[in-house]
Amino acid sequence: MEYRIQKLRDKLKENNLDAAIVTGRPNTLWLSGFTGSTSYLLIGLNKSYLIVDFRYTIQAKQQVFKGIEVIQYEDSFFTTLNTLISQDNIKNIGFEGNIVSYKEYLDLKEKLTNAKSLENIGDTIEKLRIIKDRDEIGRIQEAVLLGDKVFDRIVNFIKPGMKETEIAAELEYIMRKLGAEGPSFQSIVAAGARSAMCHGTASDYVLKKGDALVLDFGVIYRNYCSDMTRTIFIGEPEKEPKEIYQTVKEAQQAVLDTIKPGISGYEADKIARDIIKKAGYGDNFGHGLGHGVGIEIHEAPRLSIKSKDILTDGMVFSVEPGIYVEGLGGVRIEDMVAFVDGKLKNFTTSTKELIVVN
Ligand SMILES: [Mn+2]
Repeated sequence: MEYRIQKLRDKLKENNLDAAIVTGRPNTLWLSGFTGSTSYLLIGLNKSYLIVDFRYTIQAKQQVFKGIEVIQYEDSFFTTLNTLISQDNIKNIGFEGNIVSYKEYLDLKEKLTNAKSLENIGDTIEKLRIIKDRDEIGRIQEAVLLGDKVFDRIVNFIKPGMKETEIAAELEYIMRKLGAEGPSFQSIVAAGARSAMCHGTASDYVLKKGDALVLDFGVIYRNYCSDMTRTIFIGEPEKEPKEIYQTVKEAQQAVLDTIKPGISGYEADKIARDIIKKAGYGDNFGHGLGHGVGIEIHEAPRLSIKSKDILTDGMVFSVEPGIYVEGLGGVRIEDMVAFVDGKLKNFTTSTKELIVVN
């Protein structure tokens, strides 16, 4: 994993920096392998250190990648940081401007007395994380596979008369039982008219015949997220929901059949959007087509009408068109895909045939 640190070092050199202080959790995990909740990761041009408090010393020693020295702080994080800064002759230090709070920034400014300057490196590390390596792609694929197994089981559990919350509880229980570390976000279980709310988390609504049910969930497995959505029906759906389902399915398939590395997030979104517009639901697809997934559930790149991102080899992202009609309900279908060796690989294997549970 040392190449990740090397990539950051190249960026530091480009910006005349001697080191970066990393405190953002996903960035820390990506660069060091450490999953704890508190640490200061100091990446210098030659040496790197993970500074932790007593609670995390054993864990950090087990987790960190080769080449990073674990140090338990003495009086405070800043005392130890200042010692290392002097010792390694670090003058200009970068910090994660997109993550560090104003208070934390003031702290850094005031307490890193041995540094000459503090510079904002913005989302430099997040941008490095856009391209996944083989290890990451392997982990993500396993997480997605686990999600598929969860879907399979939950479909067999769902019956009319159940509450959304009951389904969400079972969903998250199954995840854990199958080995997930937990859900990658609060599961979306939204039925009937509630399914028109794109992010309708489970309520005490009781499922009844004719309802659409949007299930949008993911797992965290070996530190990586999965994300999937399927819309199923409770009893045979009416004509319009059925047509909406076919349109969403067709729009998603068109994207999956067409996109190749080099396409922009805007163009990919437009493929699905044009089909949905043509079917008369242009105003009912109010979110972007997809987003990157990795250590975080939502990361770069973005696939949307506003996106300027170019989708390239090594990127992992969701493809999730939807149609939402107030009062009637919504349909969304979401797969997780990647560009690998110049081709699109779809990791999600759950069926997209219309599922009706009775
Ligand atoms: Mn998603």
